[in-house]
Amino acid sequence: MDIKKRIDELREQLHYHSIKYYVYDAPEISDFEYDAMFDELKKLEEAHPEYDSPTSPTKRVGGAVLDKFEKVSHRNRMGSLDDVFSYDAVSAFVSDMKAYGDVTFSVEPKIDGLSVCLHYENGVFTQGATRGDGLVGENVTENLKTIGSIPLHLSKPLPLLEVRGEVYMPKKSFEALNAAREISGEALFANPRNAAAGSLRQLDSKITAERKLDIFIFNVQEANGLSFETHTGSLKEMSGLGFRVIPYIKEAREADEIIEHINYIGELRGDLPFDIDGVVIKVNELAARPKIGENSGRPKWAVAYKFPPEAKLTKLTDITVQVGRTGVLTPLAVLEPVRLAGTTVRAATLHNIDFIKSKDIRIGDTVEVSKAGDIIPEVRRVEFSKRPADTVPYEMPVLCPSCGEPVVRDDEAAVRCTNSACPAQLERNLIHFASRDAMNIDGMGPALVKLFIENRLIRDAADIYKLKATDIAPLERMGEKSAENLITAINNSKAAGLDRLIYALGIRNIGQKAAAALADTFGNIDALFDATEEELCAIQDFGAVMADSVINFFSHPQTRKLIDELKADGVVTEYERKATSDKFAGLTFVLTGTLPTMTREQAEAMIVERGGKASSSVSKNTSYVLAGEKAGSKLTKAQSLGVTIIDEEEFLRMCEE
Ligand code: 0OX
Repeated sequence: MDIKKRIDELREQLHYHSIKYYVYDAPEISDFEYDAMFDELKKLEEAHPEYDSPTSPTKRVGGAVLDKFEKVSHRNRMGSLDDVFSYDAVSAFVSDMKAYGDVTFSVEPKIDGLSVCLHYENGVFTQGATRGDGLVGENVTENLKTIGSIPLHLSKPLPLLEVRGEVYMPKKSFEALNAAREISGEALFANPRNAAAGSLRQLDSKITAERKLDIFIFNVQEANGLSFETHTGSLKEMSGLGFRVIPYIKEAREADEIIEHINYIGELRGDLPFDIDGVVIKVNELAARPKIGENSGRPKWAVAYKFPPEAKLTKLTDITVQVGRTGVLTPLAVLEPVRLAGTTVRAATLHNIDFIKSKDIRIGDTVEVSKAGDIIPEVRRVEFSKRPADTVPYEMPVLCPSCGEPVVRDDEAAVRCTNSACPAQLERNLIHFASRDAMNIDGMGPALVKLFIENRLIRDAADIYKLKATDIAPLERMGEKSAENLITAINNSKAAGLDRLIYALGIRNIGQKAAAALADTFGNIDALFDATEEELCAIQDFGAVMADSVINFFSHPQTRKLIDELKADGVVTEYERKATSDKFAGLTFVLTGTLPTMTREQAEAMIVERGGKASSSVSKNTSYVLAGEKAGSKLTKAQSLGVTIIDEEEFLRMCEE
């Protein structure tokens, strides 16, 4: 079959099915069938770059990494909304608008995400940008392309279309993302909005692609080749073109109908799979809008009714303490169940002992709970008038509730269990160690880790590599075949690589990207034991907190012991670099002395990446000696053999040439 024809056919099919799946939530084929078509297209495109297309569905997986986002001036100003906080203010808005004639209204949820505009030329998605200050935003086109519900081309080739929408992270994706970040010791996002913003502003669009963002379109900014009379009508057209438009939109004429719909949306709120923070009321007749006008970028024909943060009184029946993977003890309030913003709340974070003391929260108190950012339940205050006579101030436990070892108080408010063998920490650490993004031990999920710990087969990560099929096979739900498969997976993971190993160690504040940067900079695990704050802070995107975490982690004698055991077990602790060019092919470099700005590992990495070899001794086969300050005998030997001696400046020039 004609290749071009097949490529076009696959693109068309994938486009059709992704709209069915992402926009209308009504898939017609299985994920498996979709993936098979996607794979076929990817392979054909790789073999035939001459048929490349910017709107191919394969462009959704992310691509090149940017240095920074380009600024873009918006063709149509992206106005912002005035907020109102009461039904009276909604009624006042309705009467103000009626002064402009017989207008009606649209009422729709206000999605809590970040606003973007999408620009289409001749039906093709050409640019997407963040709102910025409403006049100038940032070009995030590549990242937006990873959102499955943004059509890369429209069902009609309109000459020009610009729409506006809200990018958000579904609540479920947010929870999964934070759970994974917690396991890897990365900072958590406070709410789905921050997570969405952080994900859309990634310079590497592959990361955005992993973050499962979505969008609702809520305004047509400009449409050349279409005309509509009302806002609701314009959104219907947009839906027909393949956009996912704002749901639960209603037309209304009077204030009481509007308020009724606000109440309806308010009731739905907790059960919606995305966050909303209010309801937007807009004049529905598009012709009336220019007459009503705007106030420096704030249209006067729309307002946002903001929901009050819901708060309720309930009884705090107990305070329990959780031990996190990093050993921090977090107090949790156990509450008499109460309905808040659509969910039943049974527990609320008390953060740390300082929080408890500052509010004088005691077991037995009646407390007011609300949802901070409307996600995490929080105790706002104590209703002192309802305090029983027998309450006592709360004190944190002095022994870890998980392992019984004494806890220490950091200089921050955190109380921490420092016993690295504490089961609460051990289990989470080992689940993380084996996980897909870390050592990727296929089949070794949370249940097996728990089982092995319970059966005292593993007490640290190195024990994983000492497991034998005969130890595992007799365990519940195992058996010989699965035991052998697991041992194979464990053996395979030894070659996972230094970057994965560093990530797997679960160093606080060190996520995948930072682990890869450490592997790249230091080249082997032993060099990390000697890493200085200065060297660490010199790594791009590293700050003092991350540097301290690394230094602290590698200063523990247990870390030395663990690494030595992992090495003895055959786990790869050297970074295996792959040459990305052949500029230094056939050349051998010897490094001596201290270089002015680079570490030895960095220089070696640059040599290997260019296909050269870094050797430790000078011989007549040495091509160059790269000498820094206090270069010793190697330099003298190089001089006597007539080997070319270069300094860092010259070396960098050779690298860049
Ligand atoms: C939202 C949302 C935001 C846009 C143009 C003037 C009124 N976050 O869901 N803004 C608007 O409308 C603005 N509608 C929305 N639904």
